[in-house]
Amino acid sequence: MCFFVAKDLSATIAGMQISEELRRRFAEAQRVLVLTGAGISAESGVPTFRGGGNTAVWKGMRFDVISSAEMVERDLPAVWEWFDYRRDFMDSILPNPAHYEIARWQEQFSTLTLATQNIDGLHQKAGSRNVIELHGNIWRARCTACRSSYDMSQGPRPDGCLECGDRLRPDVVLFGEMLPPGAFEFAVERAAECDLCFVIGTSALVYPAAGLPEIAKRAGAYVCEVNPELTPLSDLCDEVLMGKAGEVLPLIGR
Ligand code: BV8
Ligand code: ZN
Repeated sequence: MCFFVAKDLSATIAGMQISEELRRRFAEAQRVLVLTGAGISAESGVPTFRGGGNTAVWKGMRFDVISSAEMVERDLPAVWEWFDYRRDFMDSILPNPAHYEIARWQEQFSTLTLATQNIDGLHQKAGSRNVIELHGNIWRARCTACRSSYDMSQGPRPDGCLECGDRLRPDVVLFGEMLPPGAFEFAVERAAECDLCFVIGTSALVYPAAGLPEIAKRAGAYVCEVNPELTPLSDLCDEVLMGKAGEVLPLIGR
């Protein structure tokens, strides 16, 4: 594994060395898997959950407490308050160069699979298609009973389900809940057959998403991490580019 540490970004980003190995594999790759986390949206102004050592807290509750299946049972209005606050915040947020670079990459490879843990929809806003939303999307609500889905990007959600009248909840995956049917399985398939895997802006602490690069590595893929900090995955990676995604990604394909 080789490190390219960007000590003072402005100076060395220009000099950040993308290894010849990564350049060659990027030029020759057929099947690429990209896994992203909150860090890729940081330069767009979206707060991360853990970067910098502390954990996001809402009204005194750790985020993985308020964002849990148990909280939906106990206090759904509180869960809505948390996600309504974040959705309102997201309204004015735009993608950054990292999102646009990945959207550009999808034209370059025969297969580019983009799996994100982010619920912010910024990859799609940047033009990425067929994004695997492992943890759902903050712009959708769904019925707690019949799973009817409601798009909130065009306007407020109805008070209750228009099909069965039951309560609506955020269409995101909460802690203790299974990922969307088929989404993770499809990502596992692509991880097991990719020849190049990028892990961008994730602390790699939440499973099963953090298991995808491990599957890619076991399948022989070249795994490259982009993150200003080391993570539990860094040791497994063939290359670690220690910098901000919005500054590093545009360097890779050039
Ligand atoms: C489940 C939606 C089956 C809601 C989210 C195995 C071991 C241990 C625990 C478990 C396990 N398997 C399951 C669990 C339990 C749990 C889990 O993983 N717990 C963790 C905390 C240990 N997993 C689950 O519950 C999952 N479901 O397993 O179902 C099941 C069912 C029943 C019973 C048992 C099992 C569901 C998990 C999904 C939860 N929902 N999000 C919401 O958004 O509120 S998770 C949420 O948190 C995000 O989606 C993301 O996944 C995670 C945050 O991580 P990151 O995105 O990586 O963000 P973070 O802030 O941590 O890090 C940012 C990184 O970016 C940092 O490294 C930073 O350095 C870097 N960075 C900063 N700036 C930049 C940058 N990088 C690049 N450029 C920059 N500019
Ligand atoms: Zn319903």
